[in-house]
Amino acid sequence: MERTYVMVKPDGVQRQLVGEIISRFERKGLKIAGLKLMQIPRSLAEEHYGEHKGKSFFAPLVDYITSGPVVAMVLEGKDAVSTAREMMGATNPLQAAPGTIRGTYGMDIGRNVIHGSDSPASAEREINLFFRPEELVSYDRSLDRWIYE
Ligand code: DAT
Ligand code: MG
Repeated sequence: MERTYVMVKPDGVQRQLVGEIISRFERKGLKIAGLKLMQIPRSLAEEHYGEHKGKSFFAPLVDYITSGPVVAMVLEGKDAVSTAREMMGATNPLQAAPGTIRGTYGMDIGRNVIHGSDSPASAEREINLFFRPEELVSYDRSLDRWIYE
């Protein structure tokens, strides 16, 4: 099973959407392998968003992601990376399909509520940035046979 890194951004935490968002992933069938509330240090934010360094929105993006606590999680399941991305919707909430997380809860690209890894390679990198190995838990769910055939 694949793992992905997902994070409720500071606006999602402030707007009390944490439970709602986690609930969507749980109901989908994705399994929580790691979960924590944290305040991201500036250096970690800059590393996490390293691919965007030099772009005009980099500084505001780092300011935003460090502006309050986030909820960091690792989700596990079949095609977890693309499944979580589909559930989040497009980067710009006004272009995100209705019913997706960003499409349902967002208005501005700079307040788009949630992050999700964009590839298995990014997922591995981001999971290692945000979680120590001992913070990730492998366990069985008795209902897995009702989720996967
Ligand atoms: P995503 O978060 O969908 O993977 P991304 O990796 O291209 O999107 O960008 C990371 C974040 O940076 C994104 O969630 C919001 C912000 N961002 C991206 N493009 C932007 C833009 N053109 N103007 C302002 N913020 C932007
Ligand atoms: Mg991205």
